[in-house]
Amino acid sequence: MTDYKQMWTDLGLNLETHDALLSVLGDVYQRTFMAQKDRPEGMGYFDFVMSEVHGLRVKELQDARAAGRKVIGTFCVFVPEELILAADGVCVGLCAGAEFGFEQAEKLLPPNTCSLIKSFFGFKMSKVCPYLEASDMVVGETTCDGKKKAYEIFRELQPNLYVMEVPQMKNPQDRELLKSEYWRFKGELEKLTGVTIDAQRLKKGIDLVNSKRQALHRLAALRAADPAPISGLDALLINQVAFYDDPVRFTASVNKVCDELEARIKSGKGVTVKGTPRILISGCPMAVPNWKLPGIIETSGGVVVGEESCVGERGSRNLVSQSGKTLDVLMDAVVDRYFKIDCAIFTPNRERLEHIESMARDYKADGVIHYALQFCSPYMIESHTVENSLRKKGIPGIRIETDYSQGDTGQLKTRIEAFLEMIR
Ligand code: BJ8
Repeated sequence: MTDYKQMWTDLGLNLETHDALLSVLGDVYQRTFMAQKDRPEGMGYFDFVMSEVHGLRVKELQDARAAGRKVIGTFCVFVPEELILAADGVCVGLCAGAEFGFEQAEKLLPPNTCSLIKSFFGFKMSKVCPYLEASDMVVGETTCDGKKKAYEIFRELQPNLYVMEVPQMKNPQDRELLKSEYWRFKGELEKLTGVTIDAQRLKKGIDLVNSKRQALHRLAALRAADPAPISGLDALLINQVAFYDDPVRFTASVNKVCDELEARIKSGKGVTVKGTPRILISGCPMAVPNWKLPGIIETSGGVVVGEESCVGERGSRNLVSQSGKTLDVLMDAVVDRYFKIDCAIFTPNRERLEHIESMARDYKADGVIHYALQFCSPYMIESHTVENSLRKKGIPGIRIETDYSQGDTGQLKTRIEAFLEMIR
């Protein structure tokens, strides 16, 4: 095993706390992923990535920085990776999926803040996230009120924070706002990297990200098979790794898993038996290492066949049109693609209801579990509308509100088992 202690020290991590985090992460990973049966062989790559999540990948980022490239950390799928790549930057999603350092976070934030926000404060304050420390720019956004206001405080801890404004409605003036914000971001990236983004560079960035999304679309479509050829946990893991792996290597690795899944489907092989209750999860993003809900579902007799989530289909849906020849047209194509994201921060948000229904149909889900993090007003409030819309379509659904703790696991398991029994 390579020793990364010097690299972590140079990044300013607290080695003792960091060791504690890695040890918990390793245990949870073993129990959650390695205990599964009949995993596709191609998942070996993703196991390796996870085993090196704070090692090799961070070293690659540090090597890229030493070679003059800049690392840009992001918290939201509204930040266009295409522009970052066009500026020769490296884009990494900052995960915020663990209950770590919450005591410290609550010194700055109200306790009734969603776990995701507390998590990135906790990671920063306990100095355990090499990705935050390796980022030359961290991009926040004005999405929900929680994040928007939290960034005002976070800036004191992370001086290289840049905040992008995201509209809340889908009218023409809102598109104009997003467009002007993407041009402002382009300028900021150029200043940071010293690279001028032209049409050719942007087209290359679009190609790379489109290929990555196409591989994820292919994976999503294969999950429509019954029996499901891959577990929801493994599919979620692939979607999580999408946020920080090298895009070319990641795309090839996902396509390799997909080749294997196609062969499995042809031979009728699955990770569960045919007829296992099929669940669509819909709601808040599940960042690494938040595997709680799919873990409960899949150890209770169900299989997750899709994620209507930013770490899932909401984050990867739609490609950017590559047909433009000029920078202006290509920038417009980027805006068009991202303006379609149906996050619950938008009002009204009819498209999300339509997407949940079509995903339930396409992936042959028997039921939908709506997942909201406690204190996340956008998704908690929208869950009422989602529930009504599912009822009208005759699709069984339940609403779950939880956090990153394990305290409610037993209670959730009981509810989920009852739901699976009902739809069986
Ligand atoms: S586009 S879902 S990644 S904002 S869970 S912090 S909403 S209170 S994460 Fe998101 Fe972008 Fe939307 Fe997607 Fe706020 Fe809710 Fe917390 Fe959340």
